[in-house]
Amino acid sequence: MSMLSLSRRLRRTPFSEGVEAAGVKAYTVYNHMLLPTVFRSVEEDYHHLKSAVQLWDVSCERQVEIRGPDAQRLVQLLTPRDLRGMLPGQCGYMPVVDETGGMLNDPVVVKLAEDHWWISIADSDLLYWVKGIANGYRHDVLVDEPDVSPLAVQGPRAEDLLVSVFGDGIRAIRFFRFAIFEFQGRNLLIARSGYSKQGGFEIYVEGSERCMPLWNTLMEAGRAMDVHAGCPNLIERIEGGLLSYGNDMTDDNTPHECGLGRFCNVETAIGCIGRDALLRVVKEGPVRQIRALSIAGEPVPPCDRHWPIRAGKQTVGRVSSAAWSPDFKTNVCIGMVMMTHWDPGTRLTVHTPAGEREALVEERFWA
Ligand code: THG
Repeated sequence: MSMLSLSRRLRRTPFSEGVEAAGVKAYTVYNHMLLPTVFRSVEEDYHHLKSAVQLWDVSCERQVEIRGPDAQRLVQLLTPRDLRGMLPGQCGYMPVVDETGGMLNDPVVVKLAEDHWWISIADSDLLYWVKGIANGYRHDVLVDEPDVSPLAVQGPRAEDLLVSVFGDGIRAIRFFRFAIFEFQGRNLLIARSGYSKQGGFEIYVEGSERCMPLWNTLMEAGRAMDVHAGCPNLIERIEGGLLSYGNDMTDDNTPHECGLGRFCNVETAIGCIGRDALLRVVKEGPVRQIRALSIAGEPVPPCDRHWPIRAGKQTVGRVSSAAWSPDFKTNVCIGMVMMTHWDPGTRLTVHTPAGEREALVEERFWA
């Protein structure tokens, strides 16, 4: 593998200075922006995430901001999840689909006020889809990418770290809710959420100039808690069943194929784009679906292309993410499996670059 050439099109982040000082070893590109993938090693980062607390530069989770009187109407067009009961102060995982029911993104939506929403996007250019719909429907809204950079604080000691900086009010934030805190005389939005199963928070920092001061404050305050720079961890997120858009699913997949049917209310999300297609999917049921799998044997190499899943000579699916799990002592995987072979306990083979391996459909890895 050769190096990536840097340029203005590949955006740095307002935390890059801190990330570099912490010894980042590798990046990926996400929403045209740098996203760290390794600090010490993927395995060391994994053990540390599960035992201490990490600061993650997830600035690449860009916000699509929607402001104006038609904001709620527009957001509800974007998703088959019924948002009518959602109140300001809440966040929600929200599949976004096209007119065929194909996944365009799987963001977290943040409701700041009836007329003010952030859509915290995964890796696809959702801004253009949202602008196109807003203009096509002549909605009275402004749609833009604001100067907002999320910083995730993840791990079992995340709460203690944030309490030490922002006070006991942090403990009162419920899962997928947010509250406003003060930092150096200005407001910060802090939500209990994040792309790990270890618990933690996401701080949505408005204003790039505030990012490094916040980073340095948290690094200083967390010294006794063994705080370290980290990043979304491949092993931990597969164990936790957290999907990665562009890896585990694309616009070829419906939310139901992705196991995201619980975030869809196609009966009541009236008027949402893709509703007719998804009504059909719900009626007939998906014929393939995301599954957790384990692959036997030695650690497998990184999954940078689909690995065929076979039952004898028949191809019955594909693996899209895989990693050796030190805690489960097997290769943990996410794949798409045909309904004929998707029951937990089904024995299959996976064609990996390291050869044919025995695999098992799992119920899940996480508790
Ligand atoms: N946080 C924020 N923005 C994001 C992500 C994030 N944007 C990109 C990407 N991650 C979007 N994808 C996901 C995938 C899973 C979750 C959040 C965003 C997630 N899922 C939990 C789960 O499946 O257990 C909880 C879902 C729920 O119960 O509501 O957290 O991480 N800001």
